[in-house]
Amino acid sequence: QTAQTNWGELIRAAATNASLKHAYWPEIERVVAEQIRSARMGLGKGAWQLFVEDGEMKMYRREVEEDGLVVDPLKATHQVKGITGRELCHYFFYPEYRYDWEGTLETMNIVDKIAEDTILFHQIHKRIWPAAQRDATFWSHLTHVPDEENKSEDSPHMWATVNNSVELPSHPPNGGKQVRIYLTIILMGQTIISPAAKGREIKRDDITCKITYCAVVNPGGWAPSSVLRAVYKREYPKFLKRFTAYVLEKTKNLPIKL
Ligand code: 6CM
Repeated sequence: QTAQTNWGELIRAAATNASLKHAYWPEIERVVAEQIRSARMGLGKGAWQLFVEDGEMKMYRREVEEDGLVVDPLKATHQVKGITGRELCHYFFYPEYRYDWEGTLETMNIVDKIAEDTILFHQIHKRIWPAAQRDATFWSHLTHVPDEENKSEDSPHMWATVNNSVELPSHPPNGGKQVRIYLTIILMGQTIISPAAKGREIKRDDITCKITYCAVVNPGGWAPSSVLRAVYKREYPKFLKRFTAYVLEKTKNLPIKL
């Protein structure tokens, strides 16, 4: 059934009017739908290699190079008890929390708040020796597919944030002293409610968030492959552990937002 799901239609239904009216919308809809489809696809027969396993967290990558640059696609899955997909994507999307959990960040600027669910960012990331410092310009879109009745693994319900690079005339690449990186990232969360909670009030113990995180980052300019792969191997698990721990901490005493 999921194969037939018209994600474009579902994403449109969730979007604010301000997002729908924006010139970026067709691209946002296309990229978000494509990211959701591939995030839900599982690992299939592709050459995914498991490179990190830590409890429920599993990270896979495919080794890919373009013009001599490492652009290894990453796919990670995780399960965290006590938070919802909505909460997960809330803390990932809204800029006021970013410095709390984003360890690779030097500065984050909001270039334009297009809508409540779409924001344009310029970020400068920490320099990693011996490569030059990197920056990125991207739109970020928060979406969801509701399904209050049937929060099971097969139902299409989910929350997602997608970040995708975009050229901004106000921030040309190499306008500063950084090398521009290009990224496409999705963080998706599905809330699974334990059947034991049926007919009573749901507690945090009854919910599990099934997380999928996929990233493709093109470093944009020279960076030694071995260093880059070592950086990713260290930074991606660090990010997902730190970020989910952060969401758990922020929400533990708050009412559950399904
Ligand atoms: O998805 C993550 N963060 C989002 C919010 O900041 C956003 C950011 C993506 C940027 C990811 C790239 C950071 C790596 C910078 C260094 C690049 C190469 C240097 C050369 C080294 C030899 O989507 C979490 C991102 C977790 C990053 C591992």
